Amino acid sequence: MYVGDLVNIEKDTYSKDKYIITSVKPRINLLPRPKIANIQKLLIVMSSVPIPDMELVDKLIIYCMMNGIEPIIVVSKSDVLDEAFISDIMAQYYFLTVFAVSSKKGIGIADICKYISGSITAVCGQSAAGKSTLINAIIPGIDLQTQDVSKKISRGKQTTRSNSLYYYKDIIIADTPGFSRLDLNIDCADLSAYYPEFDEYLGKCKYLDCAHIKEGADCAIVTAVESGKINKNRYDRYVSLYQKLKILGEKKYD
Ligand SMILES: Nc1nc2c(ncn2[C@@H]2O[C@H](COP(=O)(O)OP(=O)(O)OP(=O)(O)O)[C@@H](O)[C@H]2O)c(=O)[nH]1
Ligand SMILES: [Mg+2]
Ligand SMILES: [Zn+2]
Repeated sequence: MYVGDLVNIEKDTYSKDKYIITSVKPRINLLPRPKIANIQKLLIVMSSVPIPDMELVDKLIIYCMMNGIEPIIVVSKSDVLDEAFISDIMAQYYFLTVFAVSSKKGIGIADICKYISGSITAVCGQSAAGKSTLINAIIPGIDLQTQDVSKKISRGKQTTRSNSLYYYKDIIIADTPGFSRLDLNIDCADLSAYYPEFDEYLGKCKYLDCAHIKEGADCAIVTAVESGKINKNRYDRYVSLYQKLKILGEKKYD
């Protein structure tokens, strides 16, 4: 059983005020990390500190797409960011909803609340990205534990240790522990389908089995990158991820 599971309960015959879980209802989805069931929206929280792991963000988006979850990018700590950082993230993820917020200053929080109201949401991302601080800004008086980045690095641990769901008005939101490792379990040949910005070019390459990883006019995706229509950083990470998945796939048959 996981946080987010819907269950059937029965009254405990031995103890008056207690209920017993008799079964877990079928899940709509189950994210591998954070291990959480039945969410509809995932807030992928990132900032300039800690240095963002953009491959992790890309993988989380892929997992959301595989599970029918809407990924939302939250650029946190906007009070200490320069405009260029925020606009770069917005350009890379133009196909998603991107919020730039400061939980400390209360900037952008009302917009997030409105957006996630009525759905089941979880936050996720690297440790110290500002997930718990964000929930503290969303839910008045909740006071989840948060911790300075420098202390975290010296301790090397996350502050939040478990997945927990919180309720406030029409908002249901889960806090989760930070992580930096996420294994992606897909065939490299399927990867390009998870890049929405590739969609309009797929099927237009010279060769039907094009992996979109080699330079040249034969590939519609590479051409779109060269002309600035596809973000180069996103594309470079696609190539890197493709190559890692290819090696993993080859190992499977060793
Ligand atoms: N300046 C500024 N600092 C922030 C903001 N939001 C969070 N922080 C700081 O970032 C640090 C980490 O915040 P947390 O909320 O504990 O991070 P977390 O993502 O929950 O971390 P884990 O629980 O370890 O996964 C703390 O020192 C926060 O005060 C913000 O909007 N502005
Ligand atoms: Mg936390
Ligand atoms: Zn191609």
